[in-house]
Amino acid sequence: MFISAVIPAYDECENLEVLTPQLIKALHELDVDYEIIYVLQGNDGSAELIERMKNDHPGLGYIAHPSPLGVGRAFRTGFAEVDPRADHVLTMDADLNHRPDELERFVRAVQTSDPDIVVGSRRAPGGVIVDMPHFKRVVSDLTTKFLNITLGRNVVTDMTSGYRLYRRSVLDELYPRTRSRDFEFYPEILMFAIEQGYTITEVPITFTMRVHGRSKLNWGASAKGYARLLSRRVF
Ligand SMILES: Nc1nc2c(ncn2[C@@H]2O[C@H](COP(=O)(O)OP(=O)(O)OP(=O)(O)O)[C@@H](O)[C@H]2O)c(=O)[nH]1
Ligand SMILES: [Mg+2]
Repeated sequence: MFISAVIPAYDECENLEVLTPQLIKALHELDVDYEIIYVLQGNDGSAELIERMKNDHPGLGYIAHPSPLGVGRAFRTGFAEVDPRADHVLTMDADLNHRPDELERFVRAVQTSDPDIVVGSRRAPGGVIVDMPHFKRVVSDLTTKFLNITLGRNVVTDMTSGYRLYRRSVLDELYPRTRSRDFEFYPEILMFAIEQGYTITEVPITFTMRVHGRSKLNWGASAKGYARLLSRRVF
């Protein structure tokens, strides 16, 4: 297995310093080939940090952009750079919302049933959410419920989760069709996958709130993004 991790990171230097060794350790323990592509934004020294770390970890790399891309565009930029040898693409937040030591569950799911996409779910049996404010939890819950109703299916319990492992060939087919600028990218690509009949398996994850850095989630922009996504489905 060759996993390419594509991780958008906007001013996440303090988090990258912790996440990078943890993720590399998890990938080593799983005995997979890998690369890590950070899609960097901001000027907080993240690029310099990764430059330094690259000396010890040749699988590490980054793309730096001066102007903000939004998560959707950051992902498309990173996906376009995935190593031709990669057969799976991992996505996760850079802020330690997602635990690298739980990557094992994703890889085991591939080894067991070989789905096209493995989604890390906060709401699947065994999933845990630590310290999320009530408001955010309700909005995230309602978003998944609403999208499932709109789709008329109920296959994914966490449509907005960013912790995922995609079969590379499926991702390459789906992501060029996405148009989302921001966080609505997460449900958009799953909607395409569901429509196309690709197989999706969920594994439970432990979601922990960020300790360092600030949230990039803009409620107004996100609401508009979701509205755009849903209007495209309805009309
Ligand atoms: N390159 C890039 N990365 C981004 C951008 N916006 C968000 N990100 C990253 O995308 C991931 C998800 O964004 P977060 O701000 O953590 O959103 P969230 O998880 O809903 O909010 P938190 O409660 O703060 O964790 C993080 O790794 C961010 O650094 C962007 O415009 N460009
Ligand atoms: Mg986050």
